[in-house]
Amino acid sequence: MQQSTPRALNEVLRSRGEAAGLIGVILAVARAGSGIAATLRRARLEPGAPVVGALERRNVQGEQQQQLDVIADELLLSALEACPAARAYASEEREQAVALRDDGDYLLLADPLDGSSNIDVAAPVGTIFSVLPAPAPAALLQPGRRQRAAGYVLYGSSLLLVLATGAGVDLYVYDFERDDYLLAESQLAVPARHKLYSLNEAYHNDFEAGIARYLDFAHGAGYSARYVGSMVADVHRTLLKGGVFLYPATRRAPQGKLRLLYEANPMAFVMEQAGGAASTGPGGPILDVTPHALHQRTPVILGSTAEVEQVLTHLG
Ligand code: P6P
Repeated sequence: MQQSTPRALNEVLRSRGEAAGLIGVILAVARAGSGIAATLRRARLEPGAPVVGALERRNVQGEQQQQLDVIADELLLSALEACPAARAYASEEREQAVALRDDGDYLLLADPLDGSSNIDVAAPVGTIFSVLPAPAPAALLQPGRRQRAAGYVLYGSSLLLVLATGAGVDLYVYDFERDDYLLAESQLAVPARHKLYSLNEAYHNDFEAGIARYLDFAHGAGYSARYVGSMVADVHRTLLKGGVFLYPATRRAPQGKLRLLYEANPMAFVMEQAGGAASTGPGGPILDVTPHALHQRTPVILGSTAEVEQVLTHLG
């Protein structure tokens, strides 16, 4: 894993006046990200130790764990163990949070390798992260509006870090030669509208009537559809091109599939910081939900404000 500090990323964050502790946590995530990318690049190449494929065990979600899920989780944890400001670490892959130090100012929550079931087919995957203030030892159950930073690392055709710290959204590209993240774009703004929706239509018969009504509208209004099945890839496209990404409630999953604290909240924070919207649907903005459990799920409707509104008008 990258041992050196990503100097260019550090300099941008310092120039923005970010708190030293917060910078430390973000740099730890960035270091883990380049370590995860290196592991992904080596997948299938390690003689006798293939790192693709599923383990014989399931995570706290009951989902089959991929070997790389566990490796990514361990890389994140070890990066944070070296970070003085990290008080605790919570992950999709762990039932309980890991306490790191009593005097840390921040909590890091993550989906270490989102979309990992796509690795076998070389589709984009990502690390989603959320940074909360640590007013108390395990104050993980805070509304997403309290986040101090959030974003994702996208392992795709290039290695990207998308980061929001409360003053807009920045896009960094990882330079493999320099072992650093270079600022490529600042103040990303999600387009106000774009006739594109992104959801898994295989569940059409399972969606509530309002979603079916929205899809009938979209089909008749000339919308196009894109769905990678990897949240980081689908949200990143929505952030850059506009449109709406949905993972609604279904009869089988009445709270939806995506987890509030380390998938929906960070993505909602980024989307709102980029001028977009992020709603649970009937429950209102994602960032206003007060969590009751670490791994609770929520319906997700996020993207261009006008496109999110279009969905909500059909749910009413
Ligand atoms: P489905 C990947 O497993 C994931 O957690 C997200 O990355 C993605 O948006 C969603 O699940 C895809 O779920 O039910 O469409 O396969």
